[in-house]
Amino acid sequence: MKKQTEKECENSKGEKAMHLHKFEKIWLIFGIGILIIFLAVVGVGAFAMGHQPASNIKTIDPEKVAETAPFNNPGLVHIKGNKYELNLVAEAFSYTPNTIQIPKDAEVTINVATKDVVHGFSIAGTNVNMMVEPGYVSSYTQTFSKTGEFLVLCNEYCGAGHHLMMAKVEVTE
Ligand SMILES: [Cu+2]
Repeated sequence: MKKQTEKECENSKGEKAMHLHKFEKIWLIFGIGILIIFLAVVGVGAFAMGHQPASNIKTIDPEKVAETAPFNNPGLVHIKGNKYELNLVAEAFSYTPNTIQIPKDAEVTINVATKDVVHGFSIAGTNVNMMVEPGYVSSYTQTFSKTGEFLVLCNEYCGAGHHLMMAKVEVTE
């Protein structure tokens, strides 16, 4: 075994050449390959598909949530077709509105703002799960294709009444 290794290390002129063990080569190719794949995924996402870090973040004066549109009149707003906008205000320890009726198959853009501390807005059984920070409007678009009652929960600890902070989404035909 040792003899064979030494033989591989010599080139035709009998000089010592750099020798890489077979496993080292495999791992180098594997490592560099993974790096190229990773950079390609990031590159295609950024340049071909236009994925970017969040921009045009919506901000709001947390002390004026109640006077700032659309949070001065929270609730579900019909935009057009199956498109809706749901504006909600979170505060310790409630959501306004507290019960939300949504027609089945509606595509709803949910905007949430908080009047006081950090709250959460998650709708159990859906992909909606947002952190609501003072000074910012948190948004997520969700299509409600199943009828039924969904529990809305705050999952950012916000004080003594945190466990009581909930609301209800009713998806109806
Ligand atoms: Cu909360």
